[in-house]
Parts: sequence; C-alpha cells; structure tokens
Amino acid sequence: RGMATQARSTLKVALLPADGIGREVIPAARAALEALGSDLPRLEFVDLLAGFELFTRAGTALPEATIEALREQDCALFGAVSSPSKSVFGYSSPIVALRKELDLYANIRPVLSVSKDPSQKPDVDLVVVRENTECLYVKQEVSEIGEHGRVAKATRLITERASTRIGKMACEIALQRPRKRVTIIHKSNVLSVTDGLFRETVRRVPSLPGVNGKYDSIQIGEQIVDSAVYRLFREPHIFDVMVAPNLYGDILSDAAAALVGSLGLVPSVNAGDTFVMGEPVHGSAPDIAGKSIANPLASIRSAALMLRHLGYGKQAERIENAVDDVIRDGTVLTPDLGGKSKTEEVTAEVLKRV
Ligand code: GGG
Repeated sequence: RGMATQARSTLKVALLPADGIGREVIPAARAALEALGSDLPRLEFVDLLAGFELFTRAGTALPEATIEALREQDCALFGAVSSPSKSVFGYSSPIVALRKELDLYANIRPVLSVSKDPSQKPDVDLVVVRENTECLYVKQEVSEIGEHGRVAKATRLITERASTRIGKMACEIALQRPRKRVTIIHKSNVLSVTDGLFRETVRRVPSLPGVNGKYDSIQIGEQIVDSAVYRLFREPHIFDVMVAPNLYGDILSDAAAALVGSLGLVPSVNAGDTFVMGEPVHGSAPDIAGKSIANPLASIRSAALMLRHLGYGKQAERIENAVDDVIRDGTVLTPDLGGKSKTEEVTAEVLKRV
C-alpha cells in the first residue's frame, strides 16, 4: 500500500544517519536517489540530528527541531541507533519516539533472496509487517521491591485500532503479491488476552464494514511465533506476508535476514498514512563503525522501498535491479557477504548499474 502519488516538482528528503554505521550507509542511499537523475523530481535533502551519540554531546537524542523539520519533508531516511542496554538517565530511543511521533505505524520489512539465475524464483520472498507503535515498545516499565527482591514489570499494549490498521496494511501488501497470503504471528495460546486480541482483530479485517470484499482473494492463516521461527528456518518459502506485533516482528525480521546472507541486505520502511521513512533493518554496528566496511545495500534498498511507497515504482525498480545485479555478480561485496570491498566501492558498483 503506497501513499497516493502526487505530481511533485521537488521531493524533500530528510537524512537522519544517527549513530555508528548509519553515518556510512545513509550517504550511499542518498547517492542512489541522486543517480536516478531526471527520473525523479528535483531532490532537496536536509540533514537532521538524532541518536545516542548526539545525546552524549548535547543532552538530547531527538531535538524538537528535528521533529519540526521532519514535518516539512515528503519522506526521510534513518540510519541506525545504538541505544545502550542499560538505562541512561534522561535518554530514550529516538527511533522508537520518531515512529510514535509521526504515527509511522507499520514497519514493512521485505526479505528477499537473489537467485543466481534472474529467471529463477527466489528461495525466500517474504515481507514482515511489524506493528510499530505498541506492544512492549510503549516502554511502560516499572521496578519495585517485592517480598523476594526486586521486581520489574512492563505493560504490553495491544489495541483493536492498531491491530486493525496493521492488518489492513498487511492485506494491502498481500494484494500486490502473487501468492496473496497473510500469516498472523502470535502466541495467543499463552497470551490469550493481548495476542488473542491481535489475532482476532487481524482475522476480522477482510469482513470489516467498508472493505466490501476487497481482500477476498487473500488467504489468511496464522502461526504461533515459536513455531513460525522454526518453520521460517526450515521452509522459508511457505511464508508470504507475516504480520506481527512489534517485538515478534522485530525478532522475526532479523531471523529472516539470516536466510538471505546478511542483515546488511534487508531494508525497511516505517510507514504511516501521510509520511514514510526508509531505514535499514540493521543497527549501528559499533564494532565495524568507521572502517568503511559496512554493507550499504540495505540502506540503498530502503531508499528504493521509500520511493515505491511514494508512488515511484519504476524508479524504485531501477535501484532494486542494480542492487540485485551487484549481489548476483558477487565480485564487489562487503565482508559480511564474504567480499573484500569497501562501502564506497559497493555503492559505486550499484550507482554504475542504476
Ligand atoms: N536501523 C535499525 C536500528 O537502528 N536498529 C537498532 C535498534 O533497533 N535500536 C533500537 C534503539 O537503539 O533504540
């Protein structure tokens, strides 16, 4: 489901590289957009600040100015963020906040393998549609002293509204795919109230008033999350669109990335009804940051996915074909894919083909 295509004379793109390798891969995504030349409206880029490193320097991870500037743009590209595993006073994850602030309620993560022969179907071709605003990510955690020591509690929020809109998004995506299959991922055999509501609500989407049979061609199934992971590893080809609450969706998409060779290949968009933000699924990878060996392909593919969502499908395809071609060729790849090339060399190889 893309946003309505509008005739634009300019396309305003915010760039938020944020932390670590985000700063190395977002320039590659920008270059891929620029390589499309006159096939796109005139591009206007604005660089915006966010991230943990910014917090350590300036005391804020997401300045108000960044949010205000984002509201003036058509779309955005976000790199990666390195939130620490231990709570830091005054810090909160900027990406989680941004998704909520801009109501980017769907995190759409296609995972696609590239077959050697372009005429052959890929072994893995699925999309994880992750609910992006609730579940445990409402971050309502408390710690208290109980009878037997410290007790930590978290609220897990699932609402009918959010489950309905993510269900609709999954159906819209499935409609555009040949297999038209949606699998609801849940654990309602244990969490019958929260996951039960998610499961029931998504199941009901095709029969909602106003849908009028639009989703009748879609086959809706379901899988308990643990068994879904097992089957994902053993028979990835059975999955088409997987729709999941926030945390399961996050974990599933990283797991699925293992099936296609590298997390460095998997793109995403954070999509709402009026705004879209591309974002590679990988994190900030502090262990390799600054070495120019980060894989730029997830970020470049995220730029393409963002374009597709904005209605520039033909332009997205030019980038996607170039990326597939570089992977298929296999001579210019970063170390995560067994290559020896630098980030800039892989980017240049893609740009040549765009
Ligand atoms: N681009 C995805 C990304 O940055 N992933 C790491 C992640 O999920 N971080 C959450 C956070 O650091 O707040």
